[in-house]
Parts: sequence; C-alpha cells; structure tokens
Amino acid sequence: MNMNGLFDLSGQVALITGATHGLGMAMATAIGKAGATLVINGHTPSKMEEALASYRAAGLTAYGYLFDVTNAQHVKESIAQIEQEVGPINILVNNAGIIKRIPALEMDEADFRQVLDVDLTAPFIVSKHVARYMVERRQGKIINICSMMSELGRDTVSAYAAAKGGLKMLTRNLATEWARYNIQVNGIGPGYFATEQTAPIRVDGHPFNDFIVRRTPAGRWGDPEDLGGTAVFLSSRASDFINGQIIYVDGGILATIGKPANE
Ligand code: GCO
Ligand code: CA
Repeated sequence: MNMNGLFDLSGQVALITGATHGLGMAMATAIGKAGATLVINGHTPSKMEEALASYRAAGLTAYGYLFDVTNAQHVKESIAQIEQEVGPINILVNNAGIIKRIPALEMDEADFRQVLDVDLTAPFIVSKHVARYMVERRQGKIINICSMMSELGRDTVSAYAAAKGGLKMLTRNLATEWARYNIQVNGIGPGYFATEQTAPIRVDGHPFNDFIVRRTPAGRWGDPEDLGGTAVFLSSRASDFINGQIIYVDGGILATIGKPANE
C-alpha cells in the first residue's frame, strides 16, 4: 500500500506511550508497518522485553524506553534521550492510560486524582516536552487516545470519563495553539475493544458483554487491529490539514441511540 507515499511513514520516528500491550501495541505495529521507527514507552521492564521481542519478530524496528509519563522531570529527560539516541520524534501517540471502575459514591479522591493524572495530565506533560522539539522543526503529529467516555457516561467510570472528556478538549486546545507550527494534534476514540483492559467486562455470559454487542451497530467488539488505519492516517501527511479532530473508531456506537432489548 503506497498511494504515492501519502501514508508512507518511512524515515519517521514514532513514540507510543503504554505500547507494551493492548491497543498501544496494535497502533504501534500499524505505524511501524507503514515504515516508522518505533519508540515504545512502558513502565515494567519484563513487559518491555517481551514487547520488544514481539515487535522485532514482526520485522519492525523498535526501541524501548521505560519512564513514568506522569513524572515531568523523567519525561523531559527521556524525551531528550530519545531525540539524541533514536532521532527526532515526528509522531507522538499518547496512549498510556488506566481505568478504575468504582461507583462515584464509593470512590475516594486519591483514586479519582490518580486516573486524571495518568489519563489527562500525562498526555499534557508528554505532548509539551515532545512539542518543544517539533516546534523548532515545524513538523509534528500528536495523537491522543480518547474513548467512548469522551462523549458518554457510564456507571462506575466517573474519573475515567472526566479524564477522557478532558483529553478531547486538551486535543482541541493544543491543536489550536500548535497548528501554526505545522503540528497536527488529533484524537482517536476507540469504541469497545477486546483487550486486557476490558477483559473483566467481556466474559461470556456477563451482561455487559451482551450489552456491548447489542449496543454496537457493527455487532461485535473491536479487534485492536481495527485501529491501525486511523493511527497511520493521523500519523501521515494524508492528514496535514486536519487539526483538533477526534475520529471515533467504534463500530457505530456514537451514531445510534441503540435498540430495545427484544429486537
Ligand atoms: C468501560 C470500558 C471503557 C473502554 C473504552 C471505551 O468500563 O466502560 O473499559 O472505558 O475501555 O475506553 O471507549
Ligand atoms: Ca497500561
């Protein structure tokens, strides 16, 4: 697939946070297959080793950097190191995230703050430190991984929804501030995907599993590979005049109110 190089990422360096597993890994793989050199961020050494082995087994060029995305000093140093050791970062995917499923009445503020820290403040920190370099070069792609919860509420995920709703607006705001430097900041909003993160609510016979399948016009959970095309598109020059958009890859969830239980 070349299309005159419109989607070609050869020679580009892409940093993907939280890409040792799950959706981050699927998006990084697609970006790598489009030609980019991958810089994988994670925080668990053993997981990183496994992930790098599997990226390399897939024929991709991948480097691993362990750092805590919520720690500004650590982020700043790691970005400087990546720029020096791997090369100029052209693409940043803010994917690292956590969720806590606790009813709001029972959630204490420390849990709430931790989710905001990882899912909202960290994308700000990492974007800011990467963008400093992108601004100088007048080129960059930043992709924030949003959620259905950027638009919709659901029992037990108040902190996650607050953070992901905030991430949508952070995307629009950074797009506003940085478009003048030829940096495109956009978002991807995955629907319900079959990953480790959703494993507890995806078990067969769990009412949530049936609910999601019924609630999704496409009639299934997303496969992490379903995100690849959008990740490559927003990383490539095919999207050079797209600023501050969230593309929902959700099998139609946000398009519909759903249908009665007996239909
Ligand atoms: C949940 C899910 C969601 C998804 C996803 C939806 O508990 O409702 O885990 O939060 O992971 O973010 O887009
Ligand atoms: Ca994680």
